[in-house]
Amino acid sequence: MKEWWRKSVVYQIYPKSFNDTTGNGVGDLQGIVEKLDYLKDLGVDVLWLTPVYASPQMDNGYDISDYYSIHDEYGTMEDFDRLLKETHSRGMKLIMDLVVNHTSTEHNWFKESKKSKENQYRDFYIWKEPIDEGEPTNWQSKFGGNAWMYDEETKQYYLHLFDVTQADLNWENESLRKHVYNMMHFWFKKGIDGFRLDVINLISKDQSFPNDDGSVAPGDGRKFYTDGPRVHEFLQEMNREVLSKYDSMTVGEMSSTSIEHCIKYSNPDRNELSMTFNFHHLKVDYPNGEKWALADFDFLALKQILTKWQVEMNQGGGWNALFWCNHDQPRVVTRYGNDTTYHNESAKMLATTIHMMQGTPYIYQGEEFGMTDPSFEKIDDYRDVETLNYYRIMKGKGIPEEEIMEIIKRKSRDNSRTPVQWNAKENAGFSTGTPWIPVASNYQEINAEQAVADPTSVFYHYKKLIQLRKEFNILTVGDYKLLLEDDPQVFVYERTNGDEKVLVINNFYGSDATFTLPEEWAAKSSNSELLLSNYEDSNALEITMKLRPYESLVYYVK
Ligand code: TEU
Repeated sequence: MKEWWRKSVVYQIYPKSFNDTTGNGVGDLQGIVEKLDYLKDLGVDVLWLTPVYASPQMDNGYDISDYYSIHDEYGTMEDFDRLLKETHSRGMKLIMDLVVNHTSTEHNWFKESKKSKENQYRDFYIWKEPIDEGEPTNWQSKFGGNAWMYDEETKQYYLHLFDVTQADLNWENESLRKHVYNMMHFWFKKGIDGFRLDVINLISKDQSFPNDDGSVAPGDGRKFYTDGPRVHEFLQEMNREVLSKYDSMTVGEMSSTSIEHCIKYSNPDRNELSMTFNFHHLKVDYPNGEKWALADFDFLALKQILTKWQVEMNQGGGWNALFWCNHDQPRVVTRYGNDTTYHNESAKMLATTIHMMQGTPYIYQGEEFGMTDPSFEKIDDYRDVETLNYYRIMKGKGIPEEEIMEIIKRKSRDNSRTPVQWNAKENAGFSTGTPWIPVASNYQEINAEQAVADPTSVFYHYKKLIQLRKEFNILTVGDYKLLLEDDPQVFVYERTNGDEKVLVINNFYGSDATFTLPEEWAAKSSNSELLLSNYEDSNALEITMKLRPYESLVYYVK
């Protein structure tokens, strides 16, 4: 396969929490430069930076006020240029976050747009007349409350699918689209290697702006802008105008999407994007689709969903981004693994499960040595706008504090946003000042320095997974097949390329598991080679096997 990004492993950096070199408690670009050798040692190919542009930081940079400058707490454009150069000189690539579904209301376009109905930027945003003296539709913001905000001066509402300070851009406007493409050229000309496109499947709204009938949830609204009417047309235009001119990679973040659409977004014949993130496998612990509620994860559903995306994306010529963690999700070792007794075993097992699949794997900062949720108990420890909105709304409904905090502890996006635990020193070596959000209390036991010093650590398991992807082409191209579909404890799948096979076996629970492979494996087991495991003394492949808690095994057969 010619495209380099199909064989790459990507590492996600959330700069605010990565490494602070100035002592102001906030990570910065120079802090990333200092850790490039560590990342090179891990073996990742591409770094993805979440937004580092000028921003009032209401949503940690996903509210951009100027696409052409660097947020001052992170450094300067010179710092950025140095980071890019230093990344490239180590043979790694760098992609930026492209947030063009919305801008901050502090962006000049919005400030202009707000001035009058006649302003030349008015139509860059989505302004609507009140209906019956109220909101134009009943759509809900993803961060709580109605998605429309009234402006006294011009007596119209603007749409904000996220925070009230994140106004949605009007992609129907051709001049807006031109402005976006020019901005992308600016960054490509600096030499960046691509973009992660924030909620890019929400940019095309149903222009009749209907009310939601509430069949999914009251005022849900998603069906009127998710994978909307002109989204593929816009992405093809973006590809024609910008992406096709550079050897770049793009990954679209797709909110509540479908396989059908993701095939369209990522099949190379359609000239849209390289690959897509979807979140269906991270909703198996949402009771009735509700994020803010508690339930154990549904293991059979997890296997089924991951399998469906593996098989159907491959059939349709699409390409998956593979991931468990990002800055919006709780830490996977706490969520689907075990962050105490079997911390190392389960962190490794989860990594193997994802990295041996077809697609491009992503590692979120700290995941490579098993960072956990911080289990903050008090609302004062939380910073995330979504979490704080939820807290306020629940308080308003009279829900008891304890009940609210129990849910926030498990669900808040801040679970993954605590400072990277570099070592056992003060503030985990993240900052000499007061970190903008508290450090998780387990940094003395779980940190990068300790992991790098221990050859049996989670870190070396990730390193090995990355090396295997380089060595074994079957991991990139091989077809995927789920085995033992109904087994409630083990996740077993095979990859096949011609007469080669890789067999991946994972025990997802803290108790022993016994299972028997399909008959066809009887002949193969004798000439199998163990490529990777998470116990030091793992067994050769047999048709009937007994696994220890969270045991994970990868065999190669030819
Ligand atoms: O997130 C998009 C998004 O809809 C979710 O990940 C959302 O944050 C989550 O479902 C809420 O429960 C992207 C960014 O990754 C996120 O950090 C931003 O806040 C959001 O877009 C707005 O730009």
